[in-house]
Amino acid sequence: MNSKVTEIKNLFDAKISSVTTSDNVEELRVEFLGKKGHIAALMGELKNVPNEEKKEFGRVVNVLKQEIEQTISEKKDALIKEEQQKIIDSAEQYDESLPYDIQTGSYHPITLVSRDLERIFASMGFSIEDYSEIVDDYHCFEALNIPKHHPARDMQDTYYLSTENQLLKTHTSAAQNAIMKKYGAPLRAIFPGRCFRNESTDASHENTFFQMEGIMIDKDISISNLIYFMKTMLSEVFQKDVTVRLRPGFFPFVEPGFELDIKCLICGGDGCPSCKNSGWLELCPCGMIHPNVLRHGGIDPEEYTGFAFGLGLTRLAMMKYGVKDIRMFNSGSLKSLSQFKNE
Ligand code: FA5
Repeated sequence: MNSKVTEIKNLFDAKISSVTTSDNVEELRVEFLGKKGHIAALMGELKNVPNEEKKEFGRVVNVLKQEIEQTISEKKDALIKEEQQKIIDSAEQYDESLPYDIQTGSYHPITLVSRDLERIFASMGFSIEDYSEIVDDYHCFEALNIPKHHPARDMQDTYYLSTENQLLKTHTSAAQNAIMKKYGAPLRAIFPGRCFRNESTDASHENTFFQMEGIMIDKDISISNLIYFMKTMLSEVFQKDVTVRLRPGFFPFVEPGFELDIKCLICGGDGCPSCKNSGWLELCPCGMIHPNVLRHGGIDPEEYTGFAFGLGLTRLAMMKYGVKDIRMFNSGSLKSLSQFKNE
C-alpha cells in the first residue's frame, strides 16, 4: 500500500514543479486535497489495508497530506507576489506633465514685503519681535512721552475699547517700551504689526494698515547711523534708485524727529491720487529716541542713545508693487491679490 502513497507523492512533486500561476496551484490543491482528490482516495483505501498496517498507513498518508498542504500554500504565496509585482511593473507610469487644475493660494503682498524687510534687517543683526494688537494707554502713549491730554494724541484717531484703558494699537511704537524692558541695551529689533486708526479712507489711507517699527540702541548711536540704515533698507527693498527726502517732523517720542518721504513711484513725482498730488509719499517717520522714552524703558539715556523708525509697510507695498489705491490690500479681491508672486 505504501507504494501507492509514494506514487501520489511523486505525481504531486512532478506537477508542482511545473506550475507557473497561482490559478494552477489552486487546481492542484483541488486535485490532491479536494473531496474527490488523491489524498481522499488514499484514505478510502484504508479499508483494504490489513488491520496491523492500518495505523502506519494512516500516519504516512497524513504526513503526505501535510507536506502537500504546506508546499501548496508556500507556492501559492510566492506566485501571487510575483503576479502582483508584474502588474505593478507593467502599470502606466505617473505622468507629471499632465495638466492639473488645482488652485493654489498666494502670499498677501504685505506678507511678501514684510518678509523681505525681515530678511534685510536680520542680516544686519536685528531681531524680529511680535506684539499684541490690543494695548493699553501707557504703552501706546504715556511711555512714549505722550501724557494724557497731550495734543499729540490728536494726531492718531484712536479706537478705544470698552475695557478700561485698552485700545487698538494705533502705531507699532506701542511695542517699544515692552521690548526695551525685555532686552535692555544694547538692542536692535524690528517689529511689524497691524495698526488701527479711525480715519476716513482714501487712496493712501486705510483704517487698518501695517507698520514696521525698528529701534537700535547702543553707545554713540547718531543720526548718521539712522540715515545709513534707512538708505540700506530702501535700496534693498526696491533694488533700484529711489529718491527720498528728509524733513523735520514732530513726534513726542523722538528728538530730533524726521519725516522720510519717498518720491511717488506711481506718478514719478508729477502728482496723483496715491500721493495726494504732492509727488511725495510719507513713508517712514524716524528720529533719535527721546531720553524720557529710554528712561521709561529702563535704559539710562546718559549711557545709551538710539534711533527709531516707523515704516508704513502698507504704503511701501503700494510703491513696490505699483498699487494705486491702498484699499486694494484689504479688499479680499482674489483677482487683485493673486497677481503677486510667491517667494
Ligand atoms: C507714527 O505712527 C509713528 N509711530 C512713527 C515713528 C516711529 C516716528 C518711530 C518716529 C519714530 P505716523 O502716524 O506718521 O507715525 O505713521 C507712520 C507711517 O505709517 C506713515 O508715514 C504712513 O506710511 C503710515 N500710515 C499712517 N497712517 C496711515 C493710514 N491711515 N493708512 C496707511 N498708512 C498709514
